[in-house]
Parts: sequence; structure tokens; C-alpha cells
Amino acid sequence: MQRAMRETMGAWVVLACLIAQASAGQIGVGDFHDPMVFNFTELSSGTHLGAGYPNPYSSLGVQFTGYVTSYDYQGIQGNHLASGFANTPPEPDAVRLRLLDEPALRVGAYIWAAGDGDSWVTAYDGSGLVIASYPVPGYTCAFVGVESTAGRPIWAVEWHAPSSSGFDTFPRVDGVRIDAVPEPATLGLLAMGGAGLLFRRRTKTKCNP
Ligand SMILES: [Ca+2]
Repeated sequence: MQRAMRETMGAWVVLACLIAQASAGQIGVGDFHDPMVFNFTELSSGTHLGAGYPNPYSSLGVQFTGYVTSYDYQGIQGNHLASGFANTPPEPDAVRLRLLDEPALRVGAYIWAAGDGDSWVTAYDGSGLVIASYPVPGYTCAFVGVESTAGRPIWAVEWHAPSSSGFDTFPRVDGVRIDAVPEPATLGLLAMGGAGLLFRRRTKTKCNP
């Protein structure tokens, strides 16, 4: 009996894990499946992005806050977003992304962190609560992605440098990738796979008590 209960509980755990992975995690550029990619090549250097400015990505359901400038440094290629230091009101030390229509399962980007101390990549849910936050050491460039759960997807991401860094145009962000939350049909198939496993275990328990 105890074995049967253990197997049943195990199957439910598998099912739960298939429907919603346990927790957010840090991922790399190769972990994205079919992302929208933003390289900012179509924008002129000097373009302001943010509240009160035209949003060239509104049709894609994405709004950035930052200031377009150009430079090549490791994963940062050509036009990219510096912090909104030149915006009105100014937002030094931060580049932001906000999803307008649909949330994301994964968001990542190359971040060029400059100045003293770590910069941070922070993902937020629909209630503005932190899903995950990861550091990027100063004076380095790295791709940092966040994978959330379908049950608690990402609605906003902030790349933030320490205000004490003295480099108010940083961090710099480029190559932004956004993976949408899977369609309900995909989640349904995963759930069916878990339910099938549960059924097999119950059948096996009945035939081999
Ligand atoms: Ca670029």
C-alpha cells in the first residue's frame, strides 16, 4: 500500500512539474526556443525610448526605456540601449523593458555593465513582484536570461547599474530576446502526458499489488 501511495504521489509530482516548472532560473542565449530579437539596428542613434516618446515596437507589444547609441563591445553590436539618462525625466543607471499585451516565459539580453560593483538583471511578474534577479560584475559583458514559469510569467525586466558607479549611461543592453508563454494547447499536451503516466502507474499498482 505504501508503495502504491508513493508511486501515485510521484506521478502527481511529475504532472505538476510538467505543467509548471518549479522555479525561475538563469539561462543562456542558446536556451531560447523561438524568440523575438531586438538589435535596435533600425533606430537612429539618439532616439529616446520610454514613456512620453513614440514606441516603434508597440505593434510587437514591447516598450523599452533607454537611449539609443552605438558602439561595439563583445555581445553589444552597433546600436543598442544605453540607460535613459537623457530622457525626460532622466533615468540614469537603468534600461527597462515592459510587455504591453502578452507576458513572456523567457527574457534575456547582452548586458554591458560598467562601473564599480555589480549591475543587476531583474524580472518582474504582473504584480510587480520580483521573479528573479541576477548580478553582472562591473566592467564585463555577458548574456543573462531569465526563465520563469508559465504560471508566473514575466511582464517586465530591468537592467540596473549601481547609482554609485559614476557611469550614468550604463548599463548598455543589446540583443534582447523574448520567448512567449507556450500556447495552452502545448501545456495541455504536457498535462496529458503526465496524466497518462499517472494512469499507467495506477494500472500497474492494480495488477501487481
Ligand atoms: Ca545592436
